[in-house]
Amino acid sequence: MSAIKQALSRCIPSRREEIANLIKEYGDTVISKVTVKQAFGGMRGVKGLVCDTSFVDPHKGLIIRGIPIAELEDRSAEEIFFLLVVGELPDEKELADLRGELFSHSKVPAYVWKVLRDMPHTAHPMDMLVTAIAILEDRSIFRRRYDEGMRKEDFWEASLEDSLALLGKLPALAAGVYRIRYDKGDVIEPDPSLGWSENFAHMLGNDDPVFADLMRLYMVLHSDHEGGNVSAFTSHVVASALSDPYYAVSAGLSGLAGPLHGLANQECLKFVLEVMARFEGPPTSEQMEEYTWEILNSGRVVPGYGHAVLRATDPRFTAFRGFAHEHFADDPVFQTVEVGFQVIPKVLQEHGKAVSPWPNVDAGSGALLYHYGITEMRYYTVLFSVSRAMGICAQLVTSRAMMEPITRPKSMTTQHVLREVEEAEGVLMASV
Ligand code: NMX
Ligand code: MLT
Repeated sequence: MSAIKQALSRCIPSRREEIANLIKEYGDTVISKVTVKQAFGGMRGVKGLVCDTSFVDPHKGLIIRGIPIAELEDRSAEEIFFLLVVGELPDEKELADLRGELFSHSKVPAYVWKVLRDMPHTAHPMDMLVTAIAILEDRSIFRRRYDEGMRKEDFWEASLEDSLALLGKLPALAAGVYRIRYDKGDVIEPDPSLGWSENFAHMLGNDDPVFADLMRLYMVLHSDHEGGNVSAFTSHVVASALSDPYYAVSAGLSGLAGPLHGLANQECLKFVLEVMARFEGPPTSEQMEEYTWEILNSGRVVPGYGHAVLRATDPRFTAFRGFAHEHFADDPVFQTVEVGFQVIPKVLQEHGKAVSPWPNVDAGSGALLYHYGITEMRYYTVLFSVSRAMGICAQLVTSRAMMEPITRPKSMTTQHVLREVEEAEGVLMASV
């Protein structure tokens, strides 16, 4: 049995008991209410979902299993995955075991490469990644064991096995998408002496140790962002129907591919390069202000700014900014991001629509990738995906371990909402 499986199996009985007691004793205690605005407004702020892997504090940002992300910046991706799943950082032996386990799954079957090569040259890299994950579903251990009559108590084990098999392949798959889509030559084999994220950097075709460190940081920072973000929530809903991790991850990453979510990193670099093209280099503050207003006045959003939960600068943005300052503070693309950071929050505040005017994780990440030669911005969300798959899988495994039921909230028609308002407010509402 793998070390991560052993560690999780030790925690499960007490956690199951704790939750069962909580529901038994306090199952009817109210923890959230829902307003009309929330029902029509993307359920913003409604607390109707439990996620123990991480929590996003509006002012402090991402906290993984009680540890603020700023304190985890030097960790490896494997340590973060172990922490997300088990709730504690691994010891050296557990870490080595997880690393070996992931590497043992790194081989991508030939049919997957064939499908990716046959996709049209116009296919978006996210389309390629999601397709590759979906066609790996045939290998699901969860589905096979379910068909054989697996007990509910054991669902988590098969889910973890699928998760490890999928995560083990993801760096090779994602690097392959890059090399195939952008004609970079043959796919590169993983190196057994390297860790998960270092191998990813290697298979992308860049053996610069600073780039490998950036990839490590990138994987750590994007790994999880509690349960309500589009990708995690989508995967949660899909997996709650007992669809296996391949289905759940490909569904969640399809959500990450939207410009209001993970695709914002692609849109951000596009924005930065457009500003630079217009002003022939990094803009002055006045020029950046002018350009930002143009975007806003044309009815578009400024990518990389604003957030559904955060109400301060995203600590993940701060971490990327620190990395760039340390390694290439004079880079013109990064300088443009810096001018944006000084100017855009003020413009958004003046504009008065965005609840949070501060940068999120996507505002600066593209500038770092661009510096190391990954200039193909349509690829950026694939990098986000490799990392986010860790959080999605960790949330899925813990949900199965806690034997959570199918997710199925109640919806209402607008007529029902009108009737509820009439009852609550004692007024007669006009019919729509
Ligand atoms: N630029 C312009 N308008 C904005 C921005 C922005 N960056 N952020 C929010 N608004 C608008 C928003 O469109 C909405 O307008 P309307 O009333 O016309 O519909 C209004 O401000 C209120 O929205 P909020 O309540 O502040 O934001 P919400 O929680 O609905 O959405 C985001 C959060 C992240 C979707 C939104 O801030 C946004 O579209 N940001 C730009 C895209 C982006 O950076 N997404 C990446 C998020 C991080 N990630 O990786 O997933
Ligand atoms: C994320 O990392 O998922 C984004 O910041 C979006 C979110 O949390 O809603």
